[in-house]
Amino acid sequence: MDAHSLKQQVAKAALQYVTPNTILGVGTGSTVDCFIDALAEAGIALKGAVSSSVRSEKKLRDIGVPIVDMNDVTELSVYVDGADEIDPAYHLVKGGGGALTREKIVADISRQFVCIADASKLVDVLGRFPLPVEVLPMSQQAIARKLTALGGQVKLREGFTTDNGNVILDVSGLRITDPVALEQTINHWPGVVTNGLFALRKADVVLIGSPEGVRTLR
Ligand code: ABF
Repeated sequence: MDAHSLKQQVAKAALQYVTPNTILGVGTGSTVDCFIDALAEAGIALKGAVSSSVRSEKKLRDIGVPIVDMNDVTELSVYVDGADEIDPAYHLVKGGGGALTREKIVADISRQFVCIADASKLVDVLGRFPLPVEVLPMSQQAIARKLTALGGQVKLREGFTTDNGNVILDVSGLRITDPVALEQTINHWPGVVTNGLFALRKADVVLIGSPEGVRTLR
């Protein structure tokens, strides 16, 4: 099975976690794009969706799903999203698609976070994928110095502005053996909006697509 077929397979498997006529939290990325397509193909009627990006919002509108402002809900029952890396405790690195801030916000109000990915995202230790950190433009160099001091190699994501008008630093070379501690450390630096570690709020269910079928990790 090619990569796209694996994404379609795991996206379809996530439909079982969707209750019709509810408001669903929807993430961002190519696997989530397949999930949105699967929602349409299955004809599942949603009351609405809280989207984690302009990209997903457009796709959801295109299939006729009403977009709900997060300020109009208190919590969501389910949030479906992809990831760039998944460790054995379901701590994640996310943000390769640049939507990490809104993804973390929507995941935070969701009772169940269902992560959809293929087996290539599974790692023993997080950090092989460069950790995205969304920062206010004025703090770019200050945060880059702090990340370098942690042992990372920092690159500005060229030509990219987040949906929130900020920039992203991608940090390579980190071996993240304590994702919770590192997420908290980076969170506390003035100028950091969000870092791509989803450890304080990790996935509750991980669906992994593979040629042998979808594995459910929980
Ligand atoms: C999104 O899912 C991002 O946080 C992450 O980068 C992406 C994974 O992208 P893809 O599904 O395209 O591999 O939530």
